[in-house]
Amino acid sequence: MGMSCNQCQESILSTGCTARGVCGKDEMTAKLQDVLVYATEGLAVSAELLPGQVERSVGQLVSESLFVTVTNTNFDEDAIVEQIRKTLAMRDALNARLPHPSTQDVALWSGSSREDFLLKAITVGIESLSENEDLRSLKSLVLYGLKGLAAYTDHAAVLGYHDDDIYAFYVKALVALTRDLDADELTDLVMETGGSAVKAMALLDRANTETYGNPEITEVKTGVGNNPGILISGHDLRDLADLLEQTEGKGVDVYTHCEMLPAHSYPAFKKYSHFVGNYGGSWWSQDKEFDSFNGPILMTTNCIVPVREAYRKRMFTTGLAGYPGLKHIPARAEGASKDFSELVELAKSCAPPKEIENGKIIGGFAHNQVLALADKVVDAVKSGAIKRFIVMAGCDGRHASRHYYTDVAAALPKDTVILTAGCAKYRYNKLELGDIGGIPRVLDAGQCNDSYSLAVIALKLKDVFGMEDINELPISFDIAWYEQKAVTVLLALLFLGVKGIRLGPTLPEFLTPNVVSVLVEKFGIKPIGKVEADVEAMMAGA
Ligand code: SF4
Ligand code: SF3
Repeated sequence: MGMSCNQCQESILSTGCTARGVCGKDEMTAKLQDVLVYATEGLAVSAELLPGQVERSVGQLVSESLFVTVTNTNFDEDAIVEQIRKTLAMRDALNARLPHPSTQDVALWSGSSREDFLLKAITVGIESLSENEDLRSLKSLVLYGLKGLAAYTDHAAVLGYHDDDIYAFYVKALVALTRDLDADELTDLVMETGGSAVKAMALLDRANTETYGNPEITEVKTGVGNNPGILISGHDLRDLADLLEQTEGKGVDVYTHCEMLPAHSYPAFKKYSHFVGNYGGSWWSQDKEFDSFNGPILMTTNCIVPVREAYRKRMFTTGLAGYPGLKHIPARAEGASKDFSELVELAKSCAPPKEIENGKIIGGFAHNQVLALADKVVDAVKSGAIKRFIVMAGCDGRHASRHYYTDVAAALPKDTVILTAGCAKYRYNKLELGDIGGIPRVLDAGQCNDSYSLAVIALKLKDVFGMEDINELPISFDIAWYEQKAVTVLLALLFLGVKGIRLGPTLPEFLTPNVVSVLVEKFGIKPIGKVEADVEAMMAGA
């Protein structure tokens, strides 16, 4: 069989991960994820042949299946096999309704029987996308963009929000990945993925803000109280809503970890007095922080790192997250809440969290809040008090090279404002960077999907200043990537016409030199360099 995975920034250089992932994913899990992607392509082939609009149930299942394969989301073989079964069952149900069920495509990509499917499926993987390495690279860019997109449409679906055009695009793009397309056709597909990424982030923004209110400026404590606590991580706000409701009045506090931090800024969650603060930093520090937290931990999505014995018995997954040996909290029944009573009971028997810091983080600068301050921001730009905005959104990761982002934040002149979203913020959100006339120098819009807010803010500033092009603004992009949601955010920015993005800490391993050349030529993408040189170049608009 053999494993071959190159989808994240920590992929082993030049070969990808071939024996065991740096993330901890083993060969069998990697292979099953490839089979799931293959099965999802087969489902798309059948869905495309069915006359009429792509059915919502198909779009939702495609979202779930692709999300399961996002880095650090699900390491549980049984859960992935179950997802493959569901996908094949839906494919078979669609095939049974096809006007011409013997269509060659269906036979080729779905297999005429489960045995045929399995025989074919164990040979698939990224290598099978194309024999030509440049075409394979472009197809990988589309596939990884779709995976990130899937995470966002799944979060929106959990809150009852759907966009049937995005679901139709999944089918179109997955079918395209099974075909022989030329470089121009694939480049168009890359851009279309970026267009769908903008739509998906807008959809999720609407889902979150219509359900939980518009984020407001909020100070979040990083210290701890005297009650036992439950720590919630990942990106799923509905899980947090259920947990807060079920812990109210129980003598158990709730803390956020990593990408759940921005939840403190939503009015619907701010009302809970037992929602006390944020514990620790970004995902990769969990192996230490989950230990000292002392209480139950709930992973609602990525990023999970290999689980240590010290906290294994206190750690739970839910939704599409999974890890072998951890208790999984089942899906909610229609109209009901998830049942987190086991975590609440366990928390009562645990010691309170051990304090590891005692400060505060300011957040809540999503588009609505920033636009409410627009006059102040515009005046500061006009008066020269703010010289430049630096967008430093994206992902964090374990490598020491990411200290670059801390150093850039510290080295930027005092008349610059950093716009951030995603877990990349943990590289500088606890630095004392001050403010400009009351506007904090780090404006945190929220989770990685809230990069949408940063785009809305930039487009609004462009209009206010009467500019034709977003690139005329005094704004630079210094983006950090790790997993596939950051690929999606990057494609969204390219679709919106943003040029000259710095991308780090390394360019994606799955991009060939020829594809990189196209990105450089068309969009001015560049790798990060030395801190001082990059700061100087950004301040000069380069
Ligand atoms: Fe390697 Fe990243 Fe794939 Fe994990 S997700 S196996 S670290 S490339
Ligand atoms: Fe972070 Fe995993 Fe990407 Fe949502 S939590 S941004 S890496």
